[in-house]
Amino acid sequence: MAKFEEISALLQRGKAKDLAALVAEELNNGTAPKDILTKGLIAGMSVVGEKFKNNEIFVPEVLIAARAMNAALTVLKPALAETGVEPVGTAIICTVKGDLHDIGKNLVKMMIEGTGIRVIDLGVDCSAEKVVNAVREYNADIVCLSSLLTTTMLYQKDIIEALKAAGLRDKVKVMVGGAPVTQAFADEIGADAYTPDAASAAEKARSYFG
Ligand code: B1M
Repeated sequence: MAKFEEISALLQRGKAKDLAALVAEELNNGTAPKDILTKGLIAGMSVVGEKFKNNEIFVPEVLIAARAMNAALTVLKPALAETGVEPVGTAIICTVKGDLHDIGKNLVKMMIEGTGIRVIDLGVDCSAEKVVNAVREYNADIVCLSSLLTTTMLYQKDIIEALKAAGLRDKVKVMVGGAPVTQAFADEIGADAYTPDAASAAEKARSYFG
């Protein structure tokens, strides 16, 4: 029996080392990486989010859980992403200005890389100018924008406008996502695609290359 509940519990308690070890053990036992991710890690992070919302835990506990999540993702990454494949194209990814949440963005990055697309990660709190420069520098095909806050999702529009102003909008596909983002919002700001999770983001990104 796969230990998804134990994975979720260790993540909630922020036990980075124990969690990384258990994830490695599950991989060795043949548990599917996708199940470890969704039924263990993401399930645990949802509980953290719920408790945070209800003021049962506070920023330090959430940060410790996030650190454990990142440790587990490091172990999971080789199993989620293929390696050694010639890239079919290039994507730029970031969490937009004002926003420091990077776990979902990192997951989207890993899954897109797994489809054979090179991904340039501009990190968090990313300005429109940085995105525009990176599109030019890396001759990017796709721009992926992540926002976790209702206050920062609007900045996705600013980035699209900056791409237009730089004459680059028609050159790239813009994909948006993150918990508060919806298809309606994506349509409103003129994005090419909204996807609700990392797996569908990867599928969509790959579809641009036939
Ligand atoms: Co923050 N936080 N946080 N937080 N935090 C949320 C987002 C919140 C919903 C919590 C809550 O109240 N329930 C809330 C936002 C409310 C709102 O705007 N409506 C919130 C808040 C308020 C804040 C602060 C303002 C708190 C404060 O300081 N008072 C502050 C803001 C800091 C800032 O960014 N400027 C803050 C800080 C933090 C920490 C630093 C402590 C930490 C982040 C650590 C880190 O990322 N390194 C943190 C965390 C961890 C969370 C929660 C608990 C978990 C987020 C997460 O990692 N989820 C979150 C509550 C929640 O989401 N339940 C919360 C797991 C991750 C796998 O999911 O990121 O949604 P997610 O990504 C998914 C999809 O959204 C999608 O794919 C991913 C996987 O399938 N996706 C894309 C994401 N990007 C995509 C892009 C795509 C496609 C799909 O295409 C390009």
